[in-house]
Parts: sequence; structure tokens; C-alpha cells
Amino acid sequence: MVARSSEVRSSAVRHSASPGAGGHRRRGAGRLAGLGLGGAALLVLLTGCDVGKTFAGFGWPQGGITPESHRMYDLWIASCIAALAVGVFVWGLIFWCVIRYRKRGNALPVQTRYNMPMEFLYTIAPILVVSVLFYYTAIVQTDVDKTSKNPDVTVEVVAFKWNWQFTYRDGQGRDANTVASVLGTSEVIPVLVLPTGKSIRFEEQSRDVVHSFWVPELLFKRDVFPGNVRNVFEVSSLDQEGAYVGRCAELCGTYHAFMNFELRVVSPDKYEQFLAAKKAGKSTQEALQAIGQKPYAETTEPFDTRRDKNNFNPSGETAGTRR
Ligand SMILES: [Cu+2]
Repeated sequence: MVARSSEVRSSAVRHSASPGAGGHRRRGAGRLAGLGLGGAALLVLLTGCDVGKTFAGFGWPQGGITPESHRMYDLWIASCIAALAVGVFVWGLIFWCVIRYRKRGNALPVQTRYNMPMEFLYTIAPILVVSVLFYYTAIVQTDVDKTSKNPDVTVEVVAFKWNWQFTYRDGQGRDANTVASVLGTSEVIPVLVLPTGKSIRFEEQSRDVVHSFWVPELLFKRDVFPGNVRNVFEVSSLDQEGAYVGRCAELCGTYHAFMNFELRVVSPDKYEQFLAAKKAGKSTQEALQAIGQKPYAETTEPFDTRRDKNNFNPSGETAGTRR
């Protein structure tokens, strides 16, 4: 025991001598370099480098069609790169320690305590990482949640078990008037027609339980609440024409999985023609055909309960007679 404690003392003395202190400075510099590299990687990504595509979006859906979706996607990719940079750095340190300080004899290795620069670094480094992530998250979140006073188009989204109604409004809020409406039924998927290049405000409300409005290409879900709540969000523009499936993303009952709709993005001219046709009393399908669009949804189809007399009650039994 005596011999061991003297060894500790002698290593401690060695440790505090100048070569050891130089080692700390080098290690500190290494950490700083690592941090700097991580920060640089984050910056490069936030300025639009396309690493995401190479790694399949790190699990995040790609192909967003709004400026907001691109910002959220970039934030995700940058966060993944930052996490990976920190991870690689920490794994490196772990393996370096395992190899460099593996047991070589009975002597205790150098015992390092109260090393102020090192303790300062491993307190400050995580705070810095979290602060940077928080900063960019707050910026993107504020941007995505932003609403404007005069959006170009306002749509009221009404959810009910188990379908959707979309009404085009002449203003914002409860007091505005409905100018046209698209209603989904069990036989026909509702098609929400919207123009490219215009800011669009969605005002959501539910007739019964909580639903959630979700078009995967918007990279965004927003819950639809019953009662007095009017949940509002906006997209600053839709950048790509096309048909996009929309879903309910909140478990709302038996046929939740079939509560689909379709977002059809068309040119502003076609959108105006569609709205004019609806106002003139045409059905949604006729109005879609009038602007050269397919009359029915192409990304999803009405649900089929597969319940008929052949599989639901094939023998025609009277209720309560089966043993
Ligand atoms: Cu639902």
C-alpha cells in the first residue's frame, strides 16, 4: 500500500511538471479544433449544401414543396451532421483512452483531477452545442408558425369522422364567408385545389374529435381541434404543381386510416377557373375537368370496409344464436 501511494504521488508530481501541462494545452486545443470543425460543418449545411440527399435525408422525408418544408429539412440535416460530428469526436476519445491507457502493469495510471481548462471545456462545449441547436430551432419554428395579415388564399379545413370538408373563404376568421366548398364522402375522396406561388392560410376546426391535417410533402402536421379552437397555419407558397396525398395523422376512430384527401396544386390561372366553376354551381369533379385536371383523386382511393353479406354474416345468422 505504501509503495502504491508513493507511486501515485510520484506520478502526480510528474503530471504537474511542465511537459504534462503542455499536454493539457494540446488536448484543449484538440477539443477546440473539434468544436470549430463541428461549427463549420453546421454552417456549411445551413447554407444549403446537399449532404441530405447522399444519406437519404437521414430518415427525414424528402421532396418538400414549400419554403417552410425546405427550412425544416435543412435544420434536420444540420442537426444530424452536428450530432454525428460530436459522436465521432466522443467515440474517438473513448477508443483513444481505451488503447492509450490500457492496463500495462500494476502501477496506477496518472490520476487527473481538478484540471480547470479541461473541466471548463467539457462544461462549455455541450452548452455551446445545445445553444446553437436551440438558436436555429427557434428561428425555423418561428418562421414556420408565422402567419400574415393578408394571405392570398384562405381555406377552412373541417375534419369529421371520417372525412374532410374544405371551404374557400373570402377573408380570415369566423366572420368571413364561404365562397365554395369541397366535401369528401365515403365514395369520393375530397380534392383540395390550391395555386402555386401564393401564400395560403389554413384555418382548421373539427366537428367531433381531434384529427390532424397532414400532407407529407408539406413536412408538417397540425392538429385539428373540436370546440371553439381554430387552429391556423400558413405556407408562404406551394412551389410545385402536382397531386399529393393528404392524411389524418391523429388516431380518431375506426376508419382513421382511411381518412384521406388529395392536395392538387395547379397554376394560379387554373385555380381561379376552378373557383369560378365551383361558384357557378359545378360539382368539384366537373370543375376539375373544366380546368383539364383528373376529376377524381389519383394518389389515394375511397376506403373499402370489405363488409358485405358474403363476409360479414355469410350464413345470415340471427344475432345471439351462435354458440
Ligand atoms: Cu381523423
